[in-house]
Amino acid sequence: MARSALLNVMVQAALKAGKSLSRDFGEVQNLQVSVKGPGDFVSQADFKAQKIIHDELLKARPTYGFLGEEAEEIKGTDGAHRWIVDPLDGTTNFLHGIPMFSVSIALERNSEIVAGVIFNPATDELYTAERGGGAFLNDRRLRVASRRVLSDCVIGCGVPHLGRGNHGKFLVELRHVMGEVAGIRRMGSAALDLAYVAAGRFDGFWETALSPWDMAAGILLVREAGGFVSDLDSGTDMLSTGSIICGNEHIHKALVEVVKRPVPTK
Ligand code: 2AM
Ligand code: CA
Repeated sequence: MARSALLNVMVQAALKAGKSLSRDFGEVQNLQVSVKGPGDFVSQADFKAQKIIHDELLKARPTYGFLGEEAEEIKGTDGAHRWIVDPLDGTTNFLHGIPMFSVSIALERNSEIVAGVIFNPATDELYTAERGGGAFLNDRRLRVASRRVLSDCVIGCGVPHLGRGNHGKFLVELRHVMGEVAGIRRMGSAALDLAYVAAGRFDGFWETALSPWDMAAGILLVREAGGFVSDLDSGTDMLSTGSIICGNEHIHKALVEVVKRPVPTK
């Protein structure tokens, strides 16, 4: 598998940040038993990872813009390119010592995502994609699952929680989806959920109220693995609407229909 120079830069940044997160994750597991918990420590781990990624990417391409979860957006002098970065997706998992978190790095060119990397340091799984070049898990080429009926499918989702999202609306969506599928999973890292769809582990996924950095790299991974991705209105404004739904061609269509099914009247 030949990677472009740009993708290599992204991979190196993700691996380096992942190493830092891995070290800190070990400490977080120790801190679980302290009364104060690992909250501040995790914020520091997150900032540290973003700085590592920022420095690596900007060293290689100083003119590109940078949108990351942990700092104000930097507008680059090169108006065409922008990095979109989540240094730690799955923060709640990380905070609780659950090894399901990731680094997500995407490159946008003229508002189109052209490269994406998602790395789970706890499992050493590195997902990469370049537009037109396919999606990979480490060195293995990825393809979305080929199941055609929802009743065979495992579907990932995000669940709103205290202070976030529309709880009532989600419960209606869940009620409809749970009645049609073989299983529902909630992992807590949207970036990894999308990587799992690309890898054919999940047959589909939907979530709302996300930020661009949660999804940017994952969108390209799913597309390059042959999947369909849209927002919940079947447009392609995932990054601005914060909603996303995906799967193979058949499952995407079927899942949109079920998730959007109107609220029952009784
Ligand atoms: P995080 O772990 O970086 O916060 C879980 O449902 C997904 O939602 C994760 O990808 C998580 O990213 C994201 N998420 C959690 N809180 C969020 C918020 N306030 N806005 C946008 N995305 C959020
Ligand atoms: Ca995130």
